Amino acid sequence: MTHGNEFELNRRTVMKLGAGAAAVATAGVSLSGEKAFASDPTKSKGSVLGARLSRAEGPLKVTGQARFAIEQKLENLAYGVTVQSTRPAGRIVNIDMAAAKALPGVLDVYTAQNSLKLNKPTVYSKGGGATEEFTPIQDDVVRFNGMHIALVVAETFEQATEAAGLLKVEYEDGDPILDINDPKAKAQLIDPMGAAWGDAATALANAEVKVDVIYTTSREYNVPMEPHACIASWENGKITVWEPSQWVGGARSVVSEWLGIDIENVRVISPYVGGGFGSKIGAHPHVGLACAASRKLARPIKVSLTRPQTFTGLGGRPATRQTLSISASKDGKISSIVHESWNETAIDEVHIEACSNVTKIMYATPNFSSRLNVVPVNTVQPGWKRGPGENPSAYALESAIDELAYALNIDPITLRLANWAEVDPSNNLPWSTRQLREAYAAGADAIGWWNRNPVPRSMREGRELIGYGMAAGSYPMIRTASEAKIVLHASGQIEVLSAGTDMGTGTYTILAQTAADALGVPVETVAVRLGDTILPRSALAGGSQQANNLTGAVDKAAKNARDALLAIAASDPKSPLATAKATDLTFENGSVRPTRRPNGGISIADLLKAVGKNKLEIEGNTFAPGATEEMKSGADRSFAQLKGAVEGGVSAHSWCAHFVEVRVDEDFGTVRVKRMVSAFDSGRIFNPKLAESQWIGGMVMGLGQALLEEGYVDQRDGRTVNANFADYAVPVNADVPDIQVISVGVPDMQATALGGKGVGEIGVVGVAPAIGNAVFHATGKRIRSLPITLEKLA
Ligand code: MCN
Ligand code: MOS
Repeated sequence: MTHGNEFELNRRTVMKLGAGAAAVATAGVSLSGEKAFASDPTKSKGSVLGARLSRAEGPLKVTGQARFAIEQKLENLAYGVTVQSTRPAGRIVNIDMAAAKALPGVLDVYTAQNSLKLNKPTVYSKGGGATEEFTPIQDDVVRFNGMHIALVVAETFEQATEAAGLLKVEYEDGDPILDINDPKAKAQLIDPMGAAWGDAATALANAEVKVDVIYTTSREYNVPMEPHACIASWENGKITVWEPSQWVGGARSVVSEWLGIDIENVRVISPYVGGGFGSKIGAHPHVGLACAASRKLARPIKVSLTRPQTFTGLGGRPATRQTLSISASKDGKISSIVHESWNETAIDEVHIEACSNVTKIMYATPNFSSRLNVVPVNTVQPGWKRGPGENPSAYALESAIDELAYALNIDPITLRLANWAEVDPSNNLPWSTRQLREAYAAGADAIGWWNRNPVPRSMREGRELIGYGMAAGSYPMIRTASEAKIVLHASGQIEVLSAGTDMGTGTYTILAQTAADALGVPVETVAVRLGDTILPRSALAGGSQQANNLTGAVDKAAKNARDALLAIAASDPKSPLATAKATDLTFENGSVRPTRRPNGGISIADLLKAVGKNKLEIEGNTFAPGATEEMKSGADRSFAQLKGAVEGGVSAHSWCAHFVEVRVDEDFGTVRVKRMVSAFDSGRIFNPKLAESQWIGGMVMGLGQALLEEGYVDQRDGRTVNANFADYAVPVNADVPDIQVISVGVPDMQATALGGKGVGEIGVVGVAPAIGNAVFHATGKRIRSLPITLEKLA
């Protein structure tokens, strides 16, 4: 291609693409998070919520005082070790347990032969809280290599591990379907999930210019630092489970179903989670084994999956294949998008990777069609990994848009702006907010986009080819009404209580900020308790919704607390302000005072002491008035009350634009990411330090997906070959470049109670295509399968 000048021209056309684009192109946007808060309509002060505070629980973690699930010290604890199948399909004929049982310390060995009963739990798609239906050791069927086929319980972990190695398993081999590329694999169309408008097939056939491409992504794993492990303790008909969980309410309902006991008799505790990235939304089958064994032996049991076992004890992101066709006129107007996707799923369960989620909303197109398929194979049921659906969707779409930009000789940002969707094209609803043009402008400015020579393979430094690439993405604003409680103590301490979890995201910190802000007290006086089903019910920390769900509920509780304090001050005879009417009192800066006497206030603590109360407990929730008890418990243990992006007549999403610079060593084919700059619209930001950390974390995960992460399946026996951190490579510090993140969001009061949008997942969406596009720019080679390894570039 020989078209440096066209790109220069295109750069100028960006300025002409309508008022919004022009404003962006000249604004040199560098909105910091702080500036966005200053204009927040909900805040009188806004100094606490929105502040750049460090994580409240950070010191506990770095000094080892924070106790994670399996660090609980329980008396009489026994250890369970699972044994996993070494064949991919077929039947277990016999498991010889004699040698294992004879070892000292072994308490029992459980297999399908002597069955530890577990009922099938209800999966979320059928109204329950489970992410998989599979219950281990209930039958002799081998579904995949790495499936739990036995649990050995002993006095010590070492005894259980040794005994586990002594089981002799006799298999009758079946005929496995190993992976998505297996010729025996049969796709199943998931019909109702498709979208269509216009006549995409005809538009495609008549296209002036089109791209018609196939993209694939590999199996990926969530690999949080804390492996999946739990302690279950059965006592007098009740069970307590310490389980690292993104959703204690869901885990609780699943445990009650597994054991067939009343949900009231189940408590799940999860104050700290060492990362989950989607893999700890559901309690996985090993938790069921721990619970059932604890009931059987009447002892607390710890079951920790080893790192290798986490690769098959639960599933990560499935491998995907996507075909994408985009047609456009020569001047760059998209006329049709046709998208079809296939993802692996378990042989007898359905996991859908919703690969059209970004495709169907990103660009204005008169004709569209998308279809989703699953491909059952002998694998553990795949699961959610950060940005499920949106992540592979953006990979295909944003790579194809780059290909179209080159086919048309139009700059990729120009092309995106030329096809700007004024409304959500999938339903014609207005966006709640969409600061995506601002994101393009800010990111392009920060990386020096317009200084690149757009010609592929045109930029180099010594042996290194230099490439610049960009891509955009979206993540829906999912919402579920939630509850919270605030306890005001006469000591001056304030507690915020919620069953929600903090897996490193910052929930502890932002809820303290929310309460402190609404009550006008120093944030240090607020303590937050999380992650326990005895606390006020919360929907999952998944789908990037928890921050907004819970800040909304805590803010409501704080406002209720203010009203309650005003009422007490005016009505309790022992209150020093009892002579006043509640309407003549004001709550400000943590005190109640007569509205006309700025200095005559009494603090919350002094008021409680004066009226003889030790503490005052106040609840708040974001349910619509009249919500039934059933709705509230549905919200906490199922997806029954979960609302997606479309709500209240608007379509609400977070948006991002990523810009990367890569260096490709021409001799070795190695790709290094040199710089990443991303601009995000996540609405109002509750804590910029934490949100930035979330975005950066997502970007690093995207880098891993683009260049490193790939689960290998042994074609002889379906084994996950690289089920460890040595062979399943994730980015280490040396891989991680200079990263800059920019917030371009504005408070979105149509999206959520306090104007925020999701932060946790948007960081990863669109990173891989930005890197792939940069690799193309550097080398002129379009690699359409992830990860982009040197063999593919060679
Ligand atoms: N935040 C903010 N302003 C907003 C929204 C969020 O400042 N408007 C910040 C807060 O610090 C908040 C955090 O971002 O705690 C994440 O908020 P949110 O986007 O609501 O996400 P959730 O609380 O629901 O957390 C789940 C989300 C998901 S779905 C995955 S996957 C993911 C992620 O969070 N997994 C993570 N980030 C993770 N971060 C860590 N350290 N570990 C994981 O496993
Ligand atoms: Mo996130 S994958 O929704 O836990």
